[in-house]
Amino acid sequence: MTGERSAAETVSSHLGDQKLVVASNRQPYSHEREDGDIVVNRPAGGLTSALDPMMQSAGGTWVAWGSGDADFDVADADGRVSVPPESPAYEIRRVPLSDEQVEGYYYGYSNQVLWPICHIDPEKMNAEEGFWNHYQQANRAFADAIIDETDTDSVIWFQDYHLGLAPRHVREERPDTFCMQFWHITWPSWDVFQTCPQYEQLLDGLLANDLLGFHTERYCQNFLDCAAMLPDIRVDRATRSVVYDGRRTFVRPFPLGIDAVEREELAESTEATAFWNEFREEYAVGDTLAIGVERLDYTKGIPERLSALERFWERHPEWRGEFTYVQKASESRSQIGAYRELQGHVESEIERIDDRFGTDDWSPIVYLNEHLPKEGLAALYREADLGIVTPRRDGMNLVAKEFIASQVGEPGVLLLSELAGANGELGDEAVSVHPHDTKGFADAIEEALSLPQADRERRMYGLKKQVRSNDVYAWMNAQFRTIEAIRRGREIAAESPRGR
Ligand code: GDG
Repeated sequence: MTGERSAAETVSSHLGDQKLVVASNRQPYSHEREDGDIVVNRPAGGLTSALDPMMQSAGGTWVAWGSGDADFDVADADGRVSVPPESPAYEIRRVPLSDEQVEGYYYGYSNQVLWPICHIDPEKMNAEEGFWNHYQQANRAFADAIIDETDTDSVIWFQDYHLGLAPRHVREERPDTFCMQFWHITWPSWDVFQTCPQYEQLLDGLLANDLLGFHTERYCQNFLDCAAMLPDIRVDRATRSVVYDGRRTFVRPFPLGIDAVEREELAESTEATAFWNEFREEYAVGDTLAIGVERLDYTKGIPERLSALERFWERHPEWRGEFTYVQKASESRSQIGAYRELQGHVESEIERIDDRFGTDDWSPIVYLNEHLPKEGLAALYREADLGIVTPRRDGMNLVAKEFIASQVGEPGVLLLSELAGANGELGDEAVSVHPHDTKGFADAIEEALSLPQADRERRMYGLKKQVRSNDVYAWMNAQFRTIEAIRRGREIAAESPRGR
C-alpha cells in the first residue's frame, strides 16, 4: 500500500460514518470547451492534488467555485458532478459566480485586502467598498451550497482566506456540524490586522469554526492576540482556544508538507532527464546552477533576490561564466496593478543584469515564464546546486520542500528566508538569509556555493528527513486526529456532572 493511499484511508477511519465536505475557492477538476469538445482539466495546484486522493477514499462533497466554461453543462441543476470522471468516488458541488463577483471577491477583497494585510504589507491594501460586498455575497453563496450538502453530523473543512465568513453562515444553520478551517497564509500581529476595516466581521466568521489551523505556532499566537481584542471573548492561552458566542474554537499549528515520495519519483523519472537534456541544449547555462520557482507575487522577494545576485557577480567575477540562476516565474493575478508592475520590473531587471554580465556562451539568469510539467520542475530542482527561496513573507512555502525532496543526486544547498514559515522546520540545515540584506544575501550565496561536500550531505540528510516525515499526509492526519480529540473532550465534559 502506498503512503498516499494508507494516509487517505486513515482520514476515512477518523471520519467513521460522518460525511466530509471540503470547501475551497479552486476545484480539483474543471470542465472546459476545447475545439467544440468538453475536456476535463485537473488544475495542477499542490493542495487540490493532495486532497483529491483523500476525497476519493473518504467520499463526500467538495464545494468550490465553478470556474470552467463548461462546468455547468456537465453538472446537475444544483451544480453537482461526480469525479474523477473515469471512476466516480465523490462529488463536486460547483458554486456559480459571475465575472463581476469573481473580480470583487477574488481579485478584489481576497487578493487586494486580505493578501497584503496578512503578508504585513498594508500599504498595498485597496479597500474598495464593492470588494467587501462581493466577498460577503460569495461567502454567502459558498455557505448556501455547503448547507445544502451537509448533514447534522458532517465534518466541514474550509480552506484558506477566501472563505473567512462562510463558517459563521454555516454554523447558524447547522449548529451540530464540526467546522474546521486551514488558513494557508501568514496571520499578522494585531497592529497589522487592525488595519483591515472589516477585522471584526472576519474574526467573527472564523470563530464559528471548532478548529482553526495555521502553519506555525507564531501565526496561532498572532491570531489569539487578535481575537483577544474582540468584546465578550475569552482567550484561554493554556489550551490555545477562544470562547466566543457560546462556543470554543481551538487554534493549532499544522505545518503543511508535500508528497515527498511523489517528488522523489518525479526527480528520478526518465521524463525529468529528457527535460534536463533539452534544457541544457537550449540555454547557455554554467556548470553551477541555482533555481527559484514562484508565482510573480510581491511577497516572494524576486527583485530583492536579483539585487543580491547582481552584487554577487559584481564582487565575485570568478563565478561569471560558471554560475547561472534560473528563475521559473508564473504570471499571477495580472488583473491587479501591483502584480503587473512587478512583472514588468522583474523582466526588465533580468534583461539588464543579463546585458551587464552575460557573454555569447553564458547567461547569468535564465528566465522561464511558461508553466512547466512537474517532471520539468523536478529536473531543475534535481540539477540545482542551490535552491533559492527568499520571500519577503510566506505562510509556509512548498517550493523549499519540493527542492529538498527532488535532490536525488549530488546534494545541493537550500538558501531560505528567515521570513518564510518553512524556516521554522528547515532553518537549522538551510543557509538562512534576510531578503532585505543585500550584502548578507550575496555573501550567503558565496558561502553556500563553497560549502564542503560533507557539510552539504549532512544538511541535506537532515532536511530530507524532516520533509519526508512531515509530509502532506501527516498534515491531514494531524488535523483529523485533533478533531477526534476535541470531540472526545467534549463528550467527557458533557458526561461529567459539572459538564461545561
Ligand atoms: C500559498 C501560500 C503556502 C510553480 N510553478 C510551477 C508549479 N508551481 C507550483 C510549485 C508549488 C506551488 O506552485 C507554489 O506553492 P507555494 O507554497 O510556494 O506558494 P503559494 O502559491 O503562494 O501558496 C504559501 C501554500 O499556500 C500552501 O499552504 O506554502 O505560503 O502563500 O507547489 O511547485 N508547478 C508546476 N509547474 C510550474 O511551472 N507543475
